Amino acid sequence: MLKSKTLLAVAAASILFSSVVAAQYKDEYTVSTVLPSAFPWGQAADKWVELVRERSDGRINMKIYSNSQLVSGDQTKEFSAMRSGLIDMAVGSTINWSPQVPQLNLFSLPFLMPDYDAIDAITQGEAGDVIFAAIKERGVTPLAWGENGFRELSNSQRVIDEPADLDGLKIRVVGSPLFQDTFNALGANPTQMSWADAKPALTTGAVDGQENPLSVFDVARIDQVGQNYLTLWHYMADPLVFAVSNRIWSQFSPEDQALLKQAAIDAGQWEIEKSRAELDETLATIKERGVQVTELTDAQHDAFVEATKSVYDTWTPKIGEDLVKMAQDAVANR
Ligand code: X2X
Repeated sequence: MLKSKTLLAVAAASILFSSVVAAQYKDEYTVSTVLPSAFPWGQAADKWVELVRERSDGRINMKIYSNSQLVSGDQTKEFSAMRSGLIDMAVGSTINWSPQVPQLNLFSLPFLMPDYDAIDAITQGEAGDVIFAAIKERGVTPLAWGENGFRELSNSQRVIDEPADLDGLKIRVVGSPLFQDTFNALGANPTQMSWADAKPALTTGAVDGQENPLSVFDVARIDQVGQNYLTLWHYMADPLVFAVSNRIWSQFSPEDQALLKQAAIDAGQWEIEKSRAELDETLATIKERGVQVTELTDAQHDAFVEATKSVYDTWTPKIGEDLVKMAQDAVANR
């Protein structure tokens, strides 16, 4: 008698438990991005959502909120919002999360990564693991890498092919103070503002220039707001990170965690390949629109490298000596 009562209780408890577990899944998860579907960044998020929906037979649904709308346009608050529970998931740029995760400033060190192999050597190697561990420790579970791209410099005033050309130019920069240091080192006058504020500031001439990947320059039609000069200096690239807040992550079953992660890896790989493959065509389009595109000679390139060396002195201790060394070695041995 006692035994069967216990069994009943166990059965009741397990039914209760499984319904509690099932109830923990939300009908829909919020996914934050800065750029919407017209850009590779938004497409990366679209792909992730689509793959997860397909592979879970519609059990896991995610809805994308682009233009940083969940944080009122302030992309530097996206990471904190994931931590506080305001945002469930995101596909975010390393730049925008670097105020909360100092290691992410690694990618913004000027001229650390000369080419795509260098980016991959970092993200796919030991340094990438260290960075993912740092993100996880701060409350967010990173799943996979994507790519915003190499950021090129545009302005409305003149051809820029040496640091002196930047003298006094007002340049809109993104969320990490590292960018202030880089552009100050070049003699420019950097102004930090969100993406939401950038285009209006370019339109009114409140700033003379900006830096963003070619895909962003193209799709956002930055040429139409007077940005007639574009310098291909490849000074840095910002990877994207697919991520889920730790709190939400822990509510998924191990099988669904694996599903979410693999879908993010596949979406990221798809987006990285696609955006790299589209680049030549994007550049041709930009040239056709009459933008004057400047490519640097090796000597001109070296002058920019030299002029921004001080940024390493200030930022290597903040990022971590070991991590910077690890990344530099990965790049050297790529
Ligand atoms: O604000 C930018 O420049 C953008 C869209 O590239 C990022 O969010 C890093």
